Amino acid sequence: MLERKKGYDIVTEIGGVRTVDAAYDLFGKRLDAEHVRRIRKIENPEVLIKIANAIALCDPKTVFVFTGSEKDRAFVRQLALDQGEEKKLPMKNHTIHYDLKDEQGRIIDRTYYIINEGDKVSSLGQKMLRDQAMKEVKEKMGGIMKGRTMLIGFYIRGPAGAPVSNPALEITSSAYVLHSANILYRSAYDVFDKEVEHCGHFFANIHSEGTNRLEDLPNARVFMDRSWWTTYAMFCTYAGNTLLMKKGNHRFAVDKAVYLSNNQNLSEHMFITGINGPGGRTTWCCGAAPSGCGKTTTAMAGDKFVGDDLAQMWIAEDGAIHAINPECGIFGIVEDVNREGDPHLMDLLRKEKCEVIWSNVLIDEKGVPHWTGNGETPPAKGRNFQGEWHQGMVDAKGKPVPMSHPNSRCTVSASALANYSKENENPKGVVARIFTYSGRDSDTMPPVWVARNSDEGVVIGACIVSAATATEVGASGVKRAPWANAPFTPGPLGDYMDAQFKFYSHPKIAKKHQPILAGLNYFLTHEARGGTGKKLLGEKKDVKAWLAWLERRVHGEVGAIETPIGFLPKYEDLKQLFGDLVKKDYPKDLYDKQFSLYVDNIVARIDLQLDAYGKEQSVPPKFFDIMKKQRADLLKLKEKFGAIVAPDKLAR
Ligand code: OXD
Ligand code: MN
Repeated sequence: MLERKKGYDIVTEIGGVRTVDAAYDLFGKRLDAEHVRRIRKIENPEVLIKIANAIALCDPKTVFVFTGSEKDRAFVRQLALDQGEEKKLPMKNHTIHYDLKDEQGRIIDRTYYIINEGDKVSSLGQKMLRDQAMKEVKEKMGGIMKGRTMLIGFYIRGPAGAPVSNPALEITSSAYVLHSANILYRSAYDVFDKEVEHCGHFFANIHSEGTNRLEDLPNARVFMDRSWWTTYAMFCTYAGNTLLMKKGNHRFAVDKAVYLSNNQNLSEHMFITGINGPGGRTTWCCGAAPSGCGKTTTAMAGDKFVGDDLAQMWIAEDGAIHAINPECGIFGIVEDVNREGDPHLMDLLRKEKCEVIWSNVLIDEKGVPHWTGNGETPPAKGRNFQGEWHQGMVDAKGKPVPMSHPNSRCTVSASALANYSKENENPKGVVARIFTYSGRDSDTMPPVWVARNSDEGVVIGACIVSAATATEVGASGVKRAPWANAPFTPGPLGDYMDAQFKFYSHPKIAKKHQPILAGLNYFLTHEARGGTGKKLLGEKKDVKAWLAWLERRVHGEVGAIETPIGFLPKYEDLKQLFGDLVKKDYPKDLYDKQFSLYVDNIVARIDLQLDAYGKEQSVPPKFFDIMKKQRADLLKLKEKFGAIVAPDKLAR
């Protein structure tokens, strides 16, 4: 259940502006004539009232209404430099931004859903009652922009006119945040009213970095009001905490899909990419992976890039699943981005091609950015996320300080990529036929396997496990990462799972558009398969072969080996695809290592999931039935063939 507009809207309650007249009155007092003129082009009363209240709450010195014009874009870029949030680098249109050394990821311990009494939220999220949240917003954000400029941007998350696009406001005192928004989202000042009318709502985001000192970080908060689709962020700068049009609004889009779409929408933490197949066809694939697990790389391995982070899907009248990317840029992790695995992205980073905002990487004495895993010679010294850096540097505890933070990023426009597809601008989206789920799993699942039906596919997504990554401050160990979307799923996971079961088995999906759902895992190590060392069994570029096999599979052009966990590829098909597409040999013993079922590991993984979901509310019984059946069938296999079952044993 999700009740919209329940309780009071916190910013309105604090700001006290409740009518359009009162909003105009405030604009007249707080904005100069030019910006009054700009704001008057917006007519939607709710939008005007929200903006007026944000001004009343934050009390900025000046207000800048961003129209999306080239002149305004230049103003924002210059302001980011003038405010010291970014610095120019020698390469044209490249800048560097640093977040505080202790705010290099999402501050999950200071992130809350604002709820009403009795509302249920995901067991993986934190909640705060409305009254308490109002107190904190008032205390921490009251007058936070004194002496500063408030920037107000109007955007649309997705191509204008798409049935699942959402208009969103970004209100911030950080020019870096608005500069990032201008690269990552479509500016929509001219069509904002129309889009709000068409959707019947808008998302709003209010942020200020405040004084932005290390000592303020304990006061940092990220609040998301599920009822009023408004976010508040304060005393932080990292885009994952501040540019809440991204993951803050993604959470609202998840709520909208799960509770308000009649099981006909999903909002996923997925890339969208097109894979070219025989005869000139393109098959579209959406894939989920937890932050920092190779999602951007997989997206880039496709031939036609639409997006690397978010996908919003709907079942259209033609009986197909259509998908759009709410974004038009990449806020990508740069660690391990290199020529071999990511040539297109490397072109943008190393050539004068487009605007790039670097964050938290090392800048050498010549102003050149460097990052771990780029495949280049590292410099002896430079400046990075924690200050001066030199080779061999250790922190106070004697731990090596890496050259760049593992969550260092680049912000670039997707349209600059050589494999960019203009389909990203199509309000009809792309027809998605392949859905993948992956995590950082060093010892259990094979590189690729396909669910036998959509219900088993939903279970693959539910069971992602992954080593923690640097995207969350303080996270460590191996974690469950359901659908790679759990950090962004506001409601109980059982509700989300139910929505997934109903979506993928929806009677509206036509037979000819049936998708396949699959697992992917690039992280199997030698030591997990009888060898030694943590080195990976595969290479980054192998992704092309796994994706191509899925592409052939959805068109019924390759056979498969049926196992209790789903279908596995046949050796001959992979060998062919490796030769044709990856241009390398694919030895049979590597195939055996990668695709043998390590029954005890898989059973342990199932037990972990049965145990964890057993503690969740409202998990559909179907989930437990599928898992228990897989478990029993795996144990039967073990009895017959032993604990390691080579795929050939199961081939018919
Ligand atoms: C991201 C994340 O930045 O998921 O995309 O953390
Ligand atoms: Mn992400």
